[in-house]
Amino acid sequence: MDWDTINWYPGHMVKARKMVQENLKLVDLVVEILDARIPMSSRNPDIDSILGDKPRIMVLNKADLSDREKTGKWEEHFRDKLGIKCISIDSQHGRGINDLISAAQELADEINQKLAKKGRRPRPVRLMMVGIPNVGKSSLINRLAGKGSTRTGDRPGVTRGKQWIRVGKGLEMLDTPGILWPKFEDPEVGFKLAVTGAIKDEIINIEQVTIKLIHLLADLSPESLRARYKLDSIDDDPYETLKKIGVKRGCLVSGGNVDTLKAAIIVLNEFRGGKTGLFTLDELECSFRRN
Ligand SMILES: Nc1nc2c(ncn2[C@@H]2O[C@H](COP(=O)(O)OP(=O)(O)OP(=O)(O)O)[C@@H](O)[C@H]2O)c(=O)[nH]1
Ligand SMILES: [Mg+2]
Repeated sequence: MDWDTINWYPGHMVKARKMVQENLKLVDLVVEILDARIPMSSRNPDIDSILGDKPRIMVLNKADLSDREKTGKWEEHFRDKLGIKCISIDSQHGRGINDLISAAQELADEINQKLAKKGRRPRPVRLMMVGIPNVGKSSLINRLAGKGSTRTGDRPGVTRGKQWIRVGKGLEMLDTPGILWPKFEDPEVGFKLAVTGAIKDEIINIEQVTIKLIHLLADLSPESLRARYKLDSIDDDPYETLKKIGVKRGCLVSGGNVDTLKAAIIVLNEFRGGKTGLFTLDELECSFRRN
């Protein structure tokens, strides 16, 4: 797939990035939300310069879908390399949420103790959520503030404008639209963002992306692929595997040919839902290129 010819960085993302920059001075803490399945590829390469020295917590969200052991290692990596607190969270079921609340609470107490020393009254602490599209920024806010506080959806680009949400008396959170960056220096990053659902399906070649995914899974865990689709063996050619999956799932068109697009949509959605297994697609050893 030619990542140079698709437009995943539309005008509204330029606006969203500006919004994050403009609101930075209004918040006490930024929560940088990453996708636990791709902790490196879901990191905006400009984020450190955008956020400057603003206090920050990193969240590896969708940890229910990633390889638990690798997620633990990524957590350690960010904590040790960047010196930033990193918490893995499953916003769908609430795992890890209390750790985030405690961390935010700690900061709130610090800020209010300083205010009290100056004889000023306590004030709510403001958090801003930032991250790529569809990573779960709004879901995380809903977990903290109560369901329905902000709109969520299983596609990128759900949150558009900015929205403040209050959690009790002590906390205010700013939901922001997802942001990608103008250029992927590595096409693998584009692929991983597409596979995990950060780039709109309408602008990617689903079949090509899925063939690459099958290739990757055949390498990472052929047994998971074999078991999920009840295949006798895994072909060297991922396209052949896709066709076999299509047959197994009844994706046929007249003449007995396989509807490979239909089969690809099934494989991609099942991967995204964690049905094929729990995978972390970024390897820690590759992280020397960034961070
Ligand atoms: N399995 C799983 N799904 C999650 C988790 N967090 C969010 N989701 C799902 O991911 C999808 C996107 O969630 P949102 O909260 O809308 O994501 P967002 O980052 O606000 O997305 P935009 O506003 O489009 O940038 C939804 O279908 C959520 O249910 C998680 O921790 N685990
Ligand atoms: Mg949102």
